Amino acid sequence: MVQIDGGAAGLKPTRADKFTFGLWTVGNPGADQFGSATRVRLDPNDSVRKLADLGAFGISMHDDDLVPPESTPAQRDQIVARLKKTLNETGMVVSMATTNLFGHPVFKDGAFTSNDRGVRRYAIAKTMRAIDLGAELGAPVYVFWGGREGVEAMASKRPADALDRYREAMDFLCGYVIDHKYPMRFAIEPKPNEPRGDTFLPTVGHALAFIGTLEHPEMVGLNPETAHETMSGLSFFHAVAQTLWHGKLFHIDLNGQKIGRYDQDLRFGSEGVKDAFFLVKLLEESGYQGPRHFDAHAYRSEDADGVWDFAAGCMRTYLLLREKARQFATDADITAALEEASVTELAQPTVGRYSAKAATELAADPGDPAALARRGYRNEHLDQLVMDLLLGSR
Ligand code: GLT
Ligand code: MN
Ligand code: MN
Repeated sequence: MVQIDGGAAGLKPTRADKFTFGLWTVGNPGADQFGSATRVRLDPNDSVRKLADLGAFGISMHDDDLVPPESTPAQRDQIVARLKKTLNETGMVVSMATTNLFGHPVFKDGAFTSNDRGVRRYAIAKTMRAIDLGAELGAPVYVFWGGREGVEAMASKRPADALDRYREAMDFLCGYVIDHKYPMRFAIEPKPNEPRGDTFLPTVGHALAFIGTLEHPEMVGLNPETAHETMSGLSFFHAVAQTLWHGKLFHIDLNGQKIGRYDQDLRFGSEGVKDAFFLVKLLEESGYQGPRHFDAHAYRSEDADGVWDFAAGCMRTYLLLREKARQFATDADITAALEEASVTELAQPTVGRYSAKAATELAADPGDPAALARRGYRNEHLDQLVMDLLLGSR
């Protein structure tokens, strides 16, 4: 048996693994739609210390997670100074910052896409303040999760107007960052629904298309989340793969989720182990340099100790799967099965660039579909090898 502390080489998280957690994740007090909190709220400084002990690299946060909204400027500065001291002492970093544009009743009709222009202006002003805070703490990535940007009543908003206002807000805030010379990029986090009935920019695909319409598309990428794509019945692995293909994986929210449920935000890898495996393999092989950020929380049944079991578990599962990904790459049977499935052949160009000559040649010799259809791809064999690997028999 491998023990959680110590144990097998490579299974103890280190700073180099770049594991990060939202302050709101380990700080989640366990309240849900049907019941109140089951744990006390944590002091962010205690969370930083505990996460540092467990081997994490840093934290992320909303403006309001750190600085309670009712704070005076002097209190704000004191809170920030205290966190900076804790970060210094622990060697932890703030790897991402974001704005809470969903909690306060003012955002009940949306933030950047509220029908009320006053609310929209307030949302942008709050975000500017929060960006200043993120910049002060050295956050290189700023996330936009449009939790309230959506509708229940379909007649209540014209989607094209809402997208215009969303874009206006993003363009304005890009301008703000450029003007202040902050070394910061933006990452949009899509989600299909919850808390709204329908959310604008519901999936990775929608958000990628939206980014192409912005004034500074190079400054804006994505922060895809396991739970959010999986809720829609989509493959998170494919969503992240395409995000990488577009050069837009600026950040990532890792957790666990069952298809068809509410946003569960479960411990990373605790559901969909095979999906989690291919995701880790993808991230590790892609050259992605950003944090492995967990946006999840402990079960409501847990006490304070359970929260740290949860945090350690996220990192441990990631490392176990990373180990499996290494094994996958060196397993001779798997390599042979990949060959039989012609996996590398897909990397070869099909016809190359168009030319009249190439088209004529292709038309003259298009191949024999009956002959081409005869082969098998041995995907059953390949997938079973993956199962054997994951279940520990290889
Ligand atoms: C909220 C949401 C998350 C987002 C956070 C950033 S807040 O917890 O469920 O998916 O990443 O705003
Ligand atoms: Mn998230
Ligand atoms: Mn979520």
